[in-house]
Amino acid sequence: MSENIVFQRPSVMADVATHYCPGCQHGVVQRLVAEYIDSRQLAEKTVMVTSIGCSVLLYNYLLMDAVEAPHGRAPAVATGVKRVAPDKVVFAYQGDGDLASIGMAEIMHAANRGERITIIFVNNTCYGMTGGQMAPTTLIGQKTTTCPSGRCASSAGLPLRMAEIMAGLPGVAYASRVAVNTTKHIAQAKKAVRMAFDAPLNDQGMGFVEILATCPTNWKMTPLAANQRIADEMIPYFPLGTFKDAKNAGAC
Ligand SMILES: Cc1ncc(C[n+]2csc(CCOP(=O)(O)OP(=O)(O)O)c2C)c(N)n1
Ligand code: SF4
Repeated sequence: MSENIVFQRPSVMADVATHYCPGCQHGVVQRLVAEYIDSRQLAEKTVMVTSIGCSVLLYNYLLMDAVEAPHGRAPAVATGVKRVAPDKVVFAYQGDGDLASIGMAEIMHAANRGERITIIFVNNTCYGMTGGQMAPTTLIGQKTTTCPSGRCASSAGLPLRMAEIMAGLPGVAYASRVAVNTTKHIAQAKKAVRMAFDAPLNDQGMGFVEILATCPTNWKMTPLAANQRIADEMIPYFPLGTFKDAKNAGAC
């Protein structure tokens, strides 16, 4: 009897259990990155920059060279790595508290400079690791430990739509938003991850992909309900789509 393998662990993914909570989608996103690296056989050429947050232990899960950056500084560290080793494929993996709050300056300037790096941005509408504080992406009305009555626009402003902001910066060659709440969306996310890596590899500019993901623990939801929240609450405010694609629009 012959075997037909339809799914297997990417070779750059360590054969270990992750520390993520049940239903957390950091693992799904990291698998998509691993599949891309495998498909292009880039493991030896890649340096990943891990950020502060639940994904901080990424270097335990993906078997590649890594640099750990202080909170928010991943795009600056990635810039340094890419500039001293331009032949390397360099990506930063950041949460929304890390990227859109503490590291807002770093991402803006790295994008504006058009650094040839890839940013994998996981938006779970809160600071996950430290107990679910309000992030710049927290939705209006969403309760967090720092806005227990729900985020209020008059005092906290509206949630930031990072993919659209990034698309407006000239150094960004590719910017999109995807989700990982359905198999169809995961397939789209896989393609977006590839595009976000291809843009700097093709020397077009920065590649940026925002991925809508769950944090069942801090949302105080079951994994299934958290998955449904992406469809019901997140996608209506954070529309999925490609906001910039230099390959289709001409040189960046
Ligand atoms: C310089 C610095 N400031 C603050 C912290 C505390 N801290 C650690 S993780 C974290 C939240 C990260 O949230 P997010 O980026 O949304 O990632 P998630 O945990 O949701 O994946 C914070 C504030 C820190 N470790 N270092
Ligand atoms: S706290 Fe949230 S983001 Fe962190 S591992 Fe748990 S579910 Fe994932």
